[in-house]
Amino acid sequence: MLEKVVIANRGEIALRILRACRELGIATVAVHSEADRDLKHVRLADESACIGPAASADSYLNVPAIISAAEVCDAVAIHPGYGFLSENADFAERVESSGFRFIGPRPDTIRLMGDKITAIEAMKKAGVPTVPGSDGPLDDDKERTLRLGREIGYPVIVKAAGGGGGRGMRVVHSEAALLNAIGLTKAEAGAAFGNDTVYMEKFLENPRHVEFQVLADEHGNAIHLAERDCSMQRRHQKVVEEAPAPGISEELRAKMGERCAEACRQIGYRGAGTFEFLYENGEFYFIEMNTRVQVEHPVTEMITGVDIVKEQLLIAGGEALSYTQDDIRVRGHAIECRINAEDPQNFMPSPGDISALHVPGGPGVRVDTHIYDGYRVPPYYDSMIGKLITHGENRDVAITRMRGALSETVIGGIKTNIPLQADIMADAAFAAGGVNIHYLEKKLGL
Ligand code: MV4
Repeated sequence: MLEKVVIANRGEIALRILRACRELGIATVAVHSEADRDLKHVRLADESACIGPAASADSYLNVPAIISAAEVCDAVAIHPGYGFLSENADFAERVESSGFRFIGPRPDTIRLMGDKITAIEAMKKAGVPTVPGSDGPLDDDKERTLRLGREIGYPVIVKAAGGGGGRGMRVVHSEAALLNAIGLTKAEAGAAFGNDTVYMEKFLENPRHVEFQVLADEHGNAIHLAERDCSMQRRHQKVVEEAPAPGISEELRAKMGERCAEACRQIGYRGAGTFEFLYENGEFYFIEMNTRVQVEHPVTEMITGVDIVKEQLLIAGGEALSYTQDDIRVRGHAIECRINAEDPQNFMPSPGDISALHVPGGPGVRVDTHIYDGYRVPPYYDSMIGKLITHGENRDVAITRMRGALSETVIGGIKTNIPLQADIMADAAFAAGGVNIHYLEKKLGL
C-alpha cells in the first residue's frame, strides 16, 4: 500500500482524492498555489506545501515544484486528478524517473493516447470500433487526400493528432473545400500543439457522446464499469452527465464494455480510463481515450458501488483489482449536474465570497464540493465549484431527486448556473432521454 500521496490538484477533486486516501490509511500532502491556502483539502491534509503563485503555469503546472514537494515530504506517489498535468506524459515520466509512482497509466500509454492517431490505431487493432476515416495522417499527396475524402464521403472532419476535447478540428462539406481546410487546420495545430499532423474522419452529424469507464491493474486484469452519457454540453464543456446511457441494452453494454476491457489487456493499460465514443443509429465509434479520472466519475460510482479513486490508489500500490467483471452490476440510474460559479445568462465567470451556503440532502443525494460558508472562489481557475449527484432506482427517480436537490441548494454571494440546471431538469426532451451533443446549444439559441 502507498504510504503517502501528493495531491497535485485543487478544488473538489483534491478533496475527493484526500477522502479516498483517508479511507485507505494513506497520508496526504496537499500542494497548492498562493491563492489556494484556504482550500478545504489543504486544511484536512496531513501536510501541505505552497508550490507557487496563483497562476496555474507557476503552481499546478510547475513540475519541479511538485516533485520537490514530494521529495521534501517523503511521499511515494503523486495523484494528478483531472486537468492540469493529469495527461502530460512528460510529467508522468519525470515523476517516475524521480522515484515516485504516477497515479495513472504508464507514461508511454499516456503518450500513445495523447496522439489521437496512434490512439485510434491501437484501439482499432484491439477490436474497438472506430469512425471510418484516413486511418493515419494525411500526407502531401493531394490526389490521395482527395480520393480518401471521396471514399469516406462528405461531410468529413479534419482533426489534429495533437488535439482532442474539441480543439483543432474542422468540418468539411465538399471536395472543393477540403485541401484549404486541411491547410488551415494544420497551421492552427502546428501553432497550438507544436504538431501539425492531421487526420480525417467521416463527420457524424447528430451523435451522442457515450463513454465507457474502465479499470485495469498491473496483473493483467481489466474490467469495465458500464457507460455514461455526456451529450448535454456547451462549447465542449459538459453540463450534465448520467449513467447508464439511456437506451443502451444490457447486451450492447456487455459487448462494448468487454471490447474496452480487452483493449486494456492488450495494451497493458494501468489505472482508471475512459473510452470516448460517438453513438449514432445504434452504433459506437471510438474517438479518444482519457487516461485520467474524470469529473463525471461519481455517476459511475453511484450505479456500480465502486469507489473509482480508491481503486486508482490500490492499483498504483500494485494491488489487484478489488472486483471481477462478474461482481459489477448496474443498479438504478445516476445524474450529475456540474455547479459553476458563472452567470447563468451569459456564462461569464462569477468568482467571489460565498456569503451563504445550504447544501441539499436526503436519499440518493451526493454533493462533491470543496466550498464552504465564507470561502472565496478565486478568479484564476476553472469555474466549477462542485457537483450535485443524484441516484435512484430508475432515471425518473434520479431526475426528480435532482430537481429537489437543485431547489434546496442556496449559494449566496456569487452567481451560479443552478437556474440553467433547473431548466435542463425541467426540459421535456431531457426527461425523455437520449438527446444528442447539439441539443443544449440549440436550446440556448447558440
Ligand atoms: C467528431 C464529431 C463528429 N464526427 N468526430 C469534439 C470533441 C472531440 N472529443 C471530438 N469531437 C467531435 N468529433 C466525428 N467524426 C463531433 C464532435 C463533437 C463533439 C463530440 C463530443 C461531445 C461534444 C461535441 C461537440 C461538438 C462536436
